[in-house]
Amino acid sequence: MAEREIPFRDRAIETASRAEIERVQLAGLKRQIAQALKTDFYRGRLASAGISSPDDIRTLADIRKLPFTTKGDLREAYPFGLLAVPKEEVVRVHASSGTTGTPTVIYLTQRDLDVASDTMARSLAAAGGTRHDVVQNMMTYGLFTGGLCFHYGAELLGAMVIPTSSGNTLRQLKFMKDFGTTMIHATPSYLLHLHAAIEEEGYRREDLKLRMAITGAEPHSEELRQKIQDKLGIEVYNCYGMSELNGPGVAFECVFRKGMHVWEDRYIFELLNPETFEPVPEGETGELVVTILCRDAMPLIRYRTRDLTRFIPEPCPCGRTHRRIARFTGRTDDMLIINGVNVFPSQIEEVLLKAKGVGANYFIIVEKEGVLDKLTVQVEITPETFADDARVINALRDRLKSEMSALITINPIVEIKQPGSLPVSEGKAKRVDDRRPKD
Ligand code: DLL
Repeated sequence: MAEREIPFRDRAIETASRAEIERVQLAGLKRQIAQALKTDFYRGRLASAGISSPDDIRTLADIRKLPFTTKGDLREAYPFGLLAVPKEEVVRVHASSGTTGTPTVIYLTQRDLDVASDTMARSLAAAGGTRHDVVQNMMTYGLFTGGLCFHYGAELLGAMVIPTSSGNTLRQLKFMKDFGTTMIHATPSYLLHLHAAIEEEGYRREDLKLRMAITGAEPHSEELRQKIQDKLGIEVYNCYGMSELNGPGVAFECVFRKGMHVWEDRYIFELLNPETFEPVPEGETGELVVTILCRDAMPLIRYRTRDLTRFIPEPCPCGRTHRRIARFTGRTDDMLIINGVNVFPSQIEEVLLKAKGVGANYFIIVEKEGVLDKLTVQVEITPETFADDARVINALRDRLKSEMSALITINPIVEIKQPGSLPVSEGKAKRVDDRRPKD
């Protein structure tokens, strides 16, 4: 590694002194407050916190006075409560799962998109990506940010981007071979699936020019990264992001691959104790709370990501001064990530509560089938429905399945259960059994 040249997209800002980063952060925070005060959503909240002008923010420590924002708040503000610019200036909308049927949306102006793409391009450059790369993006295109937001960043880097989107593994392999793909972007579980297909289809390593993969969108361990690296014979880089924060590239590994740098000129990152909301001591685990510093259309202040991580206190040998975070160790809510798709048990419950003939009890099982995740929803039906014709029961199962897939965008297996057959929990109902191995 010592011999390797360390790549930068913008060396000045990536290696800026702490004082310079903090100067940029303070200016960015004031700017975001000015934007937030233009929205119906934040105006009242900021007033209650004693903030009626950007000048009420004097130092970075004043961020502690600001209110938090949650996924639930975004649902309340749906669709346009957080809009800080005239609607005509919005050029793109993305969305992710909400805790119920209302999705969490973000909107971006052209400038917002340019900044988000530049952050993504900076991340790719930090990992050694260049304009000579052929990048195959195997993340879903559409509302999910892993498709388009990554795509625009890779294009800005100057790479040749192939938007194959997710699935269709045989075509992925054909394109990888025929176009000499050097970098792929996929979830860790899909990378394993791809490896199995490479073997099955009899591709030889020398048929492929693949040298690296960017992976993220779901938790994975260091052991899993090693396994993928060994199997595919490539370097695998961890990438963190979320729709609400403009998608992938919020935190990214440099060529040393020892934790992800967070881009502190574009966001303020706090790690807080999720019960007291006090900052955790350096090096200890807390909930990541993020304030966006450069988004005009939709400001976001102290957004509770629910993701748990810690700062890595030691400086990185790459010379970047932007801090690093460790792999995520969990979440402070019950969100499941199934093949990279976020699913809340409350979304499943919402479908069941609306359906006729369904009883009071249900159970969600998530397990591995090969390298992919499988979701099963066991549903108790009412005694009347149970006594009905098999055709009625089958129709109910099909309807539940299609309503759930419409809401959560993945296909669950729905198992109909006899009334009283599912375990009744005492106290707080335990409705989810995540049987996936922890790595
Ligand atoms: O997953 C954005 C993304 C796309 C990130 C492609 C990386 C690569 P959401 O669908 O909104 O956005 O899901 C965000 O996924 O709060 C984490 O819980 C989880 N997550 C994302 N990246 C990682 C990662 C995209 N590298 C939620 N490790 C986040 C662990 C991750 N969890």
